[in-house]
Order: sequence, then C-alpha cells, then structure tokens
Amino acid sequence: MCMTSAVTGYFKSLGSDTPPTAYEDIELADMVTHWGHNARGSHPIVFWRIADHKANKKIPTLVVDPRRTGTVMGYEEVNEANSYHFSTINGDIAIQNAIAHVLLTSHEEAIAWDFLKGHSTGWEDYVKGVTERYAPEKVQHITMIDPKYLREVAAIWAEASIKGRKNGKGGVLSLWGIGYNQHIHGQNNTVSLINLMALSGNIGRPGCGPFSMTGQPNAMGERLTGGLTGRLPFNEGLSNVAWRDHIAKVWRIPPERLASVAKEENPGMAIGMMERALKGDVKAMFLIYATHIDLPDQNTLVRPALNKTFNVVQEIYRHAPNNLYADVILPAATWGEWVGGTYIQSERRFYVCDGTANPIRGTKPDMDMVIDKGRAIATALDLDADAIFPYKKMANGFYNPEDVFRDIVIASKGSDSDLTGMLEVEERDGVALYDQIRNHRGIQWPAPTYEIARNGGTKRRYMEQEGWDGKPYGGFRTADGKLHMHLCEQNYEGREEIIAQLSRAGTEKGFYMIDNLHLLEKARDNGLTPELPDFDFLNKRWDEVPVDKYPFWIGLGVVYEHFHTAKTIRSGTTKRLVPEMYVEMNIDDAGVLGIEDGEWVRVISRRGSYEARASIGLDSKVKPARNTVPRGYMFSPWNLSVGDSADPEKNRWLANAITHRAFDPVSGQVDFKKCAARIEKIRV
Ligand SMILES: Nc1nc2c(c(=O)[nH]1)N[C@H]1C(S)=C(S)[C@@H](COP(=O)(O)OP(=O)(O)OC[C@H]3O[C@@H](n4cnc5c(=O)[nH]c(N)nc54)[C@H](O)[C@@H]3O)O[C@H]1N2
Ligand SMILES: Nc1nc2c(c(=O)[nH]1)N[C@H]1C(S)=C(S)[C@@H](COP(=O)(O)OP(=O)(O)OC[C@H]3O[C@@H](n4cnc5c(=O)[nH]c(N)nc54)[C@H](O)[C@@H]3O)O[C@H]1N2
Ligand SMILES: [Mo]
Repeated sequence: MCMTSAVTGYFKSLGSDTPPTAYEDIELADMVTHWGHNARGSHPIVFWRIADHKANKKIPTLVVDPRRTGTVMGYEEVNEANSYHFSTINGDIAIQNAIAHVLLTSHEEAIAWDFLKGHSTGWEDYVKGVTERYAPEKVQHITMIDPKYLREVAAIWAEASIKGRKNGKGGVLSLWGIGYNQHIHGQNNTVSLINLMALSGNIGRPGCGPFSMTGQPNAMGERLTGGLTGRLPFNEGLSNVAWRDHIAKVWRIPPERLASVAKEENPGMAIGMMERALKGDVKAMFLIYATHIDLPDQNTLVRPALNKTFNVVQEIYRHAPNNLYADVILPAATWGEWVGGTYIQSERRFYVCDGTANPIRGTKPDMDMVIDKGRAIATALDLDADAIFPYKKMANGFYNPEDVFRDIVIASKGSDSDLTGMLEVEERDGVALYDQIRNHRGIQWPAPTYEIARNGGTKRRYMEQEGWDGKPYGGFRTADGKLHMHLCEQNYEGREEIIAQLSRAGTEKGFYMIDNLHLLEKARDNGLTPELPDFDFLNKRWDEVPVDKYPFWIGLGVVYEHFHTAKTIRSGTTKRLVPEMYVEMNIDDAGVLGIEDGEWVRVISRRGSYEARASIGLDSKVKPARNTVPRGYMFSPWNLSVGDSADPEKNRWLANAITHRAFDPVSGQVDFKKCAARIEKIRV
C-alpha cells in the first residue's frame, strides 16, 4: 500500500528498484519539487533541510498537492516569490507531460538531447506524444492548472536544469510521496516523472534526480531482501532462473521449492490475496507487522475475507486490531527490545539499530520466531533444519542478527546491490560487519568492492563511481544499460463508463477485481481515478443530497502528530495534541452543506462510513488545522483509525471503511486519496 508503485516504476525505467539519489543532493539542488508529498508532516527533517537550503540559496520550490498543506505554506514563509503550488486532483501525469511540452516547444536548450540519444530508449515516442497532445491549454481540464502559471513553472524548471548541467552539479530534485504512489496508475506516475527528469537531463548528476520518499521505516529493507511477491532478494525477479538457483544455493534451500513458488501468480498482491481469500482460495493468513485496518475496503473485502481464513497474528500489542481476527496470537518483542538489527532508509543506507531493553517474559524477537518456525517447517518437510538455519543462539538465548546479516551480504554477490566489499573489509582490516556500518554512520548499497565498502558504499547510482567489474560507466540496470522512457497518458474521454464498471467492486456480490484486470489496465492507461463524485450535487445542503449520491472527493493521509494507526493515539502526549478523528473541509463547501466548525459528521462512501469532527480552515478549533482543501475535496488522517469491533456498525473511526479496492494492475497499490463521499450531520 506504500511504495510498490515506486518499486515497479523504477524497475520499468531504470531496471532496478533504486532511488539513485542521496540526501546530500538537497543542498546541491537548484530547484526542489514535491509530488503528493506533505513533507512537513511526514518527513519533517527532509522538509526543514530543504527549507534551510531555500533560505540560503533562494532556490524555487514546487509542491503538487490538491491541498494547501503545511509544506506549501512553510515554503511560502521562507520566500513567497519563488514558491509554487499546483493544486491538482489526479492530474500529475498531464502536468508532467505539459511541462515537457513547454520545454520542447519554448525552452529547447533545457532538453538533454545528448543524454537521450546516448543513454535512453523510447524518447522519440515520448517527445512526439507530449508535443502533439499535451499543450497546457489542451489538458487544463485534467491538470486543473492555469496554463499561464504552468508555463511559468516550466520556465523555472528549464532554468534550473540548464544551470545544473552547466555547473556539473545541481538541477531539479524531485521528491514524491504516497499521494503520488497511491493511484491505480501509480507505476505510470513514477515512470512519467522519470521521463520528465530524463528529458531535462536531471538524472546521473549530483544535486538532481528522482527521489522516492520511503514511508515505512524499513520499506527499503523489505524491498531489497525480496519481500514483495514475485521478487527475489537484491532486485531480481522470481522468474530469473539463474538468480533463483543462486539464492537457493547460498541460502541452502532446495531449488525446487523456489521453482514451485515461481509458478504461482498473485495479481493485485495484497488486494488479490484478500479477494482470493474471499473466494475461498486462500485458506490461511500470517499477519506480521501489518494491520488489516490499513488495507482498503474493510467492510466488503478485508474483514469478510479474514472471517474465512485461519489467521496467525504475530503482534506486540494486546489491543492490536488484528487480534480481533486472530486464531493464534504469537507475542513478539518490540524492535526496541531486540538485541538489534539493521534497517535501510530512502538513500539506500543500511543502519544498525541496537536494542535498548530485554524482551519481556513470554515474548521473542520476530526474527527468532521466524527462524524457529522455519526450523519446525523444514523438519516437517523432511529437510535438514540445521543446514538451512545454521544460526547459533547467544548466551542470552536469542539468535545473533549479525549472523543473518552475513548471509544477506554473501547472497548479494554479483547483484546490483552487491555488498560483498564489506566481507573484504572485514578480512583485510579486521572490522566486523556491523561495526563497519556503525563507523560510517550507515553504508549505502551497493558496496561491491573493498574500496567502495571502505568509503561507506555508493553515494549515488548511475554515475562514474560505478566502474566496477562488468558494470559500464553510468549504465542503468536494464538489459541494454539505458534508461527506458515510456510515454504515459492521461485521457478522461469515456472515463465515466470505465469508472462505473470499477464501482461494481464492493457493491456487487461476486464481482472481483482480479477477474477484471483488463478494466484496471484501461483505467491505468488513461490515468483515471477509481471513483468519481456526483458533482451535480455539490451545491446542496447535507440533508438534500440523495442517499445514493456522493458529491465530494475524500482523501486520507498522515498527520504529523501520529504514526500509523491504533498506536500513537493511545499515547498520552500525542493523544492530547490531536485527540479526535477529523475531516478537513473547505469553508465554502461547509457553508453550503450547513456544517459548522467542530460539528460531528459522518463521512459516507458506497462501501462504508466513519465519524469525524468538521475542521474548517486554519482557524478551526479542531486540531491541528494546518492545511486547507480546495472546493469539492476533503481530507482525513487515517492515523486515527481504530478497529473498535468486528461488527462494522460499531466502528466509529475506521477510515478504511470507505475506501475502494481498485488497484494498479502491476504495483497493486490502491487510491486512498480519491474516493467519492457524502457528508451527514450526526445529531447528538
Ligand atoms: N486509508 C488509508 N490507508 C492506508 C494509507 C493511506 O494513506 N490511507 N497508507 C498506507 C501506507 S502508506 C502504509 S505504510 C500502511 C501501513 O500499514 P501497516 O504497516 O499495517 O501499519 P501499522 O499501523 O504500522 O501496523 C503495524 C502493525 O505491526 C505491529 N507492530 C509494531 N511493531 C512490531 C514489532 O516489532 N513486531 C511485530 N510482530 N509487530 C509489530 C503494530 O502493533 C501494528 O499492528 O497503511 C496503508 N493504509
Ligand atoms: N507523522 C507521520 N509521519 C509519517 C507517517 C505517519 O503515519 N505519521 N507515515 C510514514 C509513511 S508509511 C508514509 S507512506 C509517509 C506518507 O507521507 P506523505 O507521502 O506525505 O503522505 P500523505 O499525507 O498520505 O499524502 C501526501 C499528500 O498527497 C496529496 N494528494 C492526494 N491526492 C493527490 C494527487 O492526486 N496528486 C498529488 N500530487 N497529490 C495528491 C494529499 O493531499 C497529501 O497532502 O509518511 C511517513 N511519515
Ligand atoms: Mo507508507
């Protein structure tokens, strides 16, 4: 639900799930852009670094977000004259293609022709398509941006790109978040941004590049070690037989087991899994570190599915929503109670995280539970558990995570995330693996040679320093070493019909998205949303809107004070700061609806509802009152979701009761930001 659109988009364009950039690029950039990313709330350290750089070097910034967020207003406080904001709903691809159009037709000196001709494929189609079809005036009904304003921003983009190229560092740095990944065209969003960055030469140089802002603290770790369905560790697909055999060999698993997994298909990933459970084809679920209430369409998909399956829940909290559906609960120790481990952040940097306390009695670290279960399963399958899991317990009774890390490093050999230089450093300089990471305050993968590992890894990718064996200078990870451009389109003609078909999911029994992938592909190829509001009913009082009409867009995202769900809302401090579920409303919309600031309302979609307090404008008495929404759009944090009860009627704040299950046919991500909703007053 978080990053897969970045993952599959990077693969499609660059041949590897690799953010090519480093945080140090912030201070080198000549322009910073944010797409679907409220950095001030979600990645505040990154936001303040950029704001400082903006104050010091007067660089322009662009924020693309339907809301006027704290990020938008924060940059305006630094320098209003060069802070730009595109308030668009879903129009990102058309915006990027329109910027490309303006660059090609009015700022040709910004185009990186040498790069395109020497290092990319597909640019001819892209150039032709955006030139013919994406004049800002022509696509204004999609972008929602005044063409004059768009042309002004494109000129600033051109200026920054030219400056970067001339100086050999700098240019445009583009960050994106989940307001950008969470679309049924999420993969295309990533590809489309990389297209524009490549066209304007903003890749392969310090101070510029596409930079996905990872959400989950260790999403990058999970991605690198093959956590996504269909993937092997270290950026290779399960269909790569040679790599599959390599992994089986170094991790001591019978190769035929991986080969049999490779035959399975899993369209829709998490959503597909839930739909298959609903059909009765998935019999059991193992839920670890993932709560079901963060998945979409709780009432007609997720919870009915979990009612059918046998569920094992490995959890740290007694009140965790998954426990409501658990047949077996395995009590885990929290990460802070572990002996330690590693995680990876957005710039590919491994860190060591040392535990600070001992697990409480009766709990075990997740890793220990996984190893012990793995051993039991191996034995049940008549395999040699000692050979597959050769790990020894330490004096404190737990396994040593550094032993597992060594297995990870060994297995990475020859991949594009090769870490084996660290083994040489250990051998030649006598520094243990974790100590190398500690000494450097993190090592950035890849680190394939002694020299690179000793220098802390690879700061940026696809640049000169990658001259190791067999890897050409500056080469991308695609088979031909080139960046692959694919024109992504946005076309709203005929969208009502496609979207009407999508709305069958969650409202019509026996309708499954996984049986209708062609519909999702059509929606993706035209850059659509899963739903469309009934705009005709926008100017009505709340009690004059018919019960089957949903006039508003509603989006769900994060609020600064809380982290994810059902956790921080139980913490005394954060609970005091933002205590209640709220919905941001536009002041004019609220006026027409007849809703007053602070009133309790019900937000209702075709699939469910939740309660929230109306938060109207920056002066609202409902905290935090930090953003404003455009007319027709509303916003709630999903952070305040609670799984009160297994009974849908009894869930007051379950945000995902309203969301839609339509997913990107490749990345599997859904659009949590564009549901159609109605507002009802709750009379107390
Ligand atoms: N409506 C809506 N829904 C969304 C989103 C949205 O924007 N809107 N965003 C999506 C995004 S970006 C994300 S990342 C997901 C997040 O979805 P999840 O990853 O499911 O989020 P968490 O709420 O962090 O839940 C983690 C679970 O793991 C448990 N846990 C915590 N620490 C440990 C541990 O050390 N060991 C074990 N075994 N368990 C532990 C917690 O108690 C909790 O039950 O939600 C997605 N859902
Ligand atoms: N405080 C705090 N920080 C967190 C988290 C948390 O729970 N709390 N969670 C972490 C995780 S897992 C994640 S994924 C990140 C998420 O952090 P962000 O990526 O910043 O997430 P959101 O707030 O969900 O969405 C960002 C913005 O996308 C906008 N948006 C909606 N639709 C569109 C659209 O069509 N186009 C564009 N361009 N923008 C759109 C929304 O208005 C919203 O302001 O935060 C991480 N950091
Ligand atoms: Mo996330």
